[in-house]
Amino acid sequence: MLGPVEAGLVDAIRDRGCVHLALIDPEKFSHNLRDIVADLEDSGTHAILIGGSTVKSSAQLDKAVKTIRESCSLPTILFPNGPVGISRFAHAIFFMSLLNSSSTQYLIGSQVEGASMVRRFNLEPIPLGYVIVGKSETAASTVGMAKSIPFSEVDLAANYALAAQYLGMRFLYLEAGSGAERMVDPRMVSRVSEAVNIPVIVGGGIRTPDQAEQLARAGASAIVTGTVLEQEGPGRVKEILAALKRA
Ligand code: 1GP
Repeated sequence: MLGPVEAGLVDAIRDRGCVHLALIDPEKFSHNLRDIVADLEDSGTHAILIGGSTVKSSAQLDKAVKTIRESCSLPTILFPNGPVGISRFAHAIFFMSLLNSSSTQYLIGSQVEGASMVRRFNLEPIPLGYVIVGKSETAASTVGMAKSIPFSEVDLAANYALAAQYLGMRFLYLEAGSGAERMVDPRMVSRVSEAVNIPVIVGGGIRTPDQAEQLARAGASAIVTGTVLEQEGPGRVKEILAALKRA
């Protein structure tokens, strides 16, 4: 049986087609966090992802998760870079493997190290296949030692997605990297979402309502934005949510 956060996410995708997930990197957001997440909740964001490729301090992470929980009633889902990205205060965790990493650490090592913490903290694990595409200079790609998939290699991305599904992962995340110049190509999203029957989450480099609409029309079940929230605030996210509704 699915846990409550995953069930809520699946229901929202079924009802709305494509949902918005806001990414809060605790290293980048310190002040205004309360107002930001309250605004996101008002705007219709489905859940808050918390994490980042370079999170180093569990104390800073715990503080951010607690602040978010106190300021809104949205589900909080950890988006960890390793065991340091696990907080006892969140509702759930994307229990993920970076499928195109060349390092066993990101494929299975960190997961083995973190699994008992997930159980001890009673976090809801949501199994997810994570695939990095596009330019290899982003933090996610560098830190994760990814053999990045070029934007044009849509069939290769679809094969990764299918492998994730066959391995029992219940979500597939196509990641262009935080702050990427280009988002994932909608043609790749379209090919991948046709190939699998698990929801496809897309993130990295999404800044405008038009981009969000293109991805939703291509078949994305969720889009993730982080940088645009840091740089332009929840107002822009509201426009992105309106675009998702249109799509
Ligand atoms: C990063 O996909 C997320 O993991 C969000 O990327 O910061 O570019 O929105 P942005």
